[in-house]
Order: sequence, then structure tokens, then C-alpha cells
Amino acid sequence: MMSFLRSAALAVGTCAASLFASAACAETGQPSPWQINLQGAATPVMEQIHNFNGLLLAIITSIVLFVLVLLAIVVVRFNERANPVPSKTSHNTLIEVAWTVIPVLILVLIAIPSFRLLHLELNIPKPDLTVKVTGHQWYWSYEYPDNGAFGFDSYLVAEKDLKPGQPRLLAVDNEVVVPINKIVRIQVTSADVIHSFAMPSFGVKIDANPGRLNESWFKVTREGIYYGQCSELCGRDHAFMPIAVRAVSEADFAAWVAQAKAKFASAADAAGKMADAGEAARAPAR
Ligand SMILES: [Cu+2]
Repeated sequence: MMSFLRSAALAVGTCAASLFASAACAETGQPSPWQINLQGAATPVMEQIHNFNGLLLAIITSIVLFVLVLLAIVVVRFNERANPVPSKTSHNTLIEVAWTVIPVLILVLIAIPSFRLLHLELNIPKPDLTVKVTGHQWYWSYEYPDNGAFGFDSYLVAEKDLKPGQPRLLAVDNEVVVPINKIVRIQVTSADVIHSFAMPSFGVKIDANPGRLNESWFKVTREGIYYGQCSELCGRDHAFMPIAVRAVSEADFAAWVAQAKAKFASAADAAGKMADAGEAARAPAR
């Protein structure tokens, strides 16, 4: 019993300590109960976002504490009782220079890693594969142009159909599969209104605009399933078009491509035949 209490206390303590230090209390790939930090990082970009977030948190916390201490000093030392006759000082060149220069230095300190991070996000390295992502009201479709040009739609799994382990409102019928440690370039567009392809654990959020191809990239470093959601209010079922990306080994990816090609090619054929049949039925008799 004691050892159980001790390990429980240790777990709570570790979690509380890490709340302000890292994302140890936040799950990777999907949100978790009582999460207050960013989701865990699955890509180098997201790791850098975590570092930047930590740096900003440290800077903000020190500024807040510093101002709090100054306010406390003013309240205690310069109230009417403690300091009945105030000085008439109105200028102090040294302090005025300091309160201008120090904030400038702090902003430069923030700007350098900020621009470095933007550069990392926006300069797409040479891709190992491309996935084309199209937003629809209200589902996503994906194409693999350099793996046989197959494509498929990806719909939310309804709550009643969820299998054990599938998260509610995040699981989909057809997951995007990518190999780990490969540069995946995503080209994002929309077939109707503006959507936004957002994967918190990848550090990716990019708008899907009709008539426009936006690009981003990620390199997943660990196998697993990662979830995201449309992050642009796009209509009635905006909340029901999740994204699920499964990162697998290169061999597993090749195997998936082989079976996906067969599965989705026949699905596309069937859809094509149905469309043809529909066309023929609608065509006027000659
Ligand atoms: Cu949407």
C-alpha cells in the first residue's frame, strides 16, 4: 500500500514538475485529459516549436516576476506612511536608456530563434515522397502521385462503429500512411471552401484553399498513429473531418502501398464505372 502511495505521489509530482518544463503530461499524436501543454513532438519541427515555446515561457515568467518584485517594492517603500515626503525626481538617464535597450535586446533574443524556426518550417527539404491532400465538406482525400497515383477518401468513424483503441471523433476509415524518417511533402488544396490541415504533433497547420496548392512538410521520427483536425471553420460538419496519419517502417510502407494500390484502384474503377453508367443513363437516347 505504502509503495503504491509512494509511486502515485511520485507520478503526480513528476507530472506537476514537468507541466511547466515539457510536454510530458501531454500525449503525442492526440489530446489527453487535463492536457495543458502542446502535444508531444513527433517531428524535428515540432521539437523546435517545443523549445521555442519553453524559451518564451521562461522569458515571460522572468518578466512577470521582475515586474511583480518592482511593484512590491513600490507598495512597501513608497506608500504615504513609509515615505511621507516624496522626492521630486523626474528624470534618470541611466534608467531611461536601460528600459529602452533591455526590451530591445529581449526582442532580438526572441526574434533569432523565431526566424530560424520559420525558415525550418517554410523551406521544404528535398522530399522523399509527396502526398496530395484535398479538403472537402466534410472529409479529406489523399493522393500518392509518386507511388502509383492512387488516391482515397478518408471519413470519420462514427461513434457506434469505433473499434477498441480508436479515439472518438478522431479515428478515420482510411488512414494516411507514411514511412518514418522520410521527408514527406504535403500539397494541400480544397475542392469547395477553405479548410485547414492541422497536425499538432507534427507542427503542421496549413490552409487548404480552393484553386491553390499550399505546401508543407514533415518527417515523422517515431512509428505510431497521429491525429489532427480541420482547423478552419468550414461549415456544418467542420468538427467531423479528422486527420489520421500512421507512420510505419519503410518495409511496412512498401507493403501498404502495394495493397493500397490494388484496393483503391479497384474502388476508383468501380466509381468510374458507376459514373459512366450514370452518364449513360442520363444521356439522351439517340
Ligand atoms: Cu474543414
